[in-house]
Amino acid sequence: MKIERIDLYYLEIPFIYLFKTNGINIDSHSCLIVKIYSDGLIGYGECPTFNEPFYNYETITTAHHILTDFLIPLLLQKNINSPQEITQILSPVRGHQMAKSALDCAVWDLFAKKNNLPLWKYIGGVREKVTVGVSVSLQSSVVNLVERVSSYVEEGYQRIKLKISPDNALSCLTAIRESYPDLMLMGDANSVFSLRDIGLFKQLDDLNLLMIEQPLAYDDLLEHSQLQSQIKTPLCLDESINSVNDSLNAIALKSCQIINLKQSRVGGITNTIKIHNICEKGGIKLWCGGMLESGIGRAVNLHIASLPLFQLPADISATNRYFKEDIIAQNITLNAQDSTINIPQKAGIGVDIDEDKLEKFTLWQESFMG
Ligand code: OSB
Ligand code: MG
Repeated sequence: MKIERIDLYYLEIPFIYLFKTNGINIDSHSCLIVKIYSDGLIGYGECPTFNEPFYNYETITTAHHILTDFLIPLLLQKNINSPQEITQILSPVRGHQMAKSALDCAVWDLFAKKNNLPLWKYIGGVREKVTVGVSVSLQSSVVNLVERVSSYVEEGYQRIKLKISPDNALSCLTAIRESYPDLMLMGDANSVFSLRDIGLFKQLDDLNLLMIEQPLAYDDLLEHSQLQSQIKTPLCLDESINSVNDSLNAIALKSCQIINLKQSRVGGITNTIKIHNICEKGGIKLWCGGMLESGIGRAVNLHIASLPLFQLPADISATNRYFKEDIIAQNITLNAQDSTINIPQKAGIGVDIDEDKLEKFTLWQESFMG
């Protein structure tokens, strides 16, 4: 199919409440949405990067620059025979995986629509609903945290992820473990620990955590491997895995037992499938992470999480955990009895865009015809 036209939107969608993690404070979801037109169909993709380079180096401004000056010109008016060609076509640009992922996902959406299959079936997924959990924003006190976690558990979420730092990890995780002895509980450090915290990690080993996510530096694999060899709790990598090669290196170095796979962070769906298959061979567990995406990005994440190895609960929550109003017509809802979310069953990403909401949250829009 020929890539006839690409529309790019910059959106800001207000969150229900401020999302705080170590170093990141955001009160609205900023993102770029792409629409790709081909053969009478439209494919959608989302670049969920933040306004500031505090999670990875990309920002809305860098993604806009890379998309408009390099990536979109590489793709426009090209004839594409399979969605796997996109990573190759975009490969002259190094890095900038989130910018690339928006185009990659939109082309996968187009091909799934053309084949009249929901994306999960088109990529070889094996389940129609995904087990999910909540990533809880940092709270101002342990009392507030226990209250917030209780409300999520009451809603039906069976896995809770706390944002942790050397200051709060023991008190927060212990408080939740005491209230919920059997809850699937984990901590995400966003790189604020160091190997000097080894004594603390050994104390955390007693809390029966599902995993600790990204404790050490965002660009480190070696020290994660040294840490993993000294503690029982499985380590999970997030920020350190940005490519197929990163995952090969992490497996070779034994830097983690688990990978939090965000399709946007690794450049889209083709690389996600490659990493999935590498992890299957390497004995690494997988789950689907999130970037607080709009309904478009979260729909893609749901489809991805249908792949066989995505067996641990995903960071994909219901619409009402993030937004009062979203840009898709369908609300994403939690099945409270088993902490799952149904994967959309219509062709492609399987959700309809609410054009009024898209317009409402759009700050600017551009079209490219080649
Ligand atoms: O580290 O996984 C993270 C959100 C923004 C940036 C980084 C992270 C997160 C989350 C939220 O933990 C996951 C979600 O609900 O989308
Ligand atoms: Mg993380």
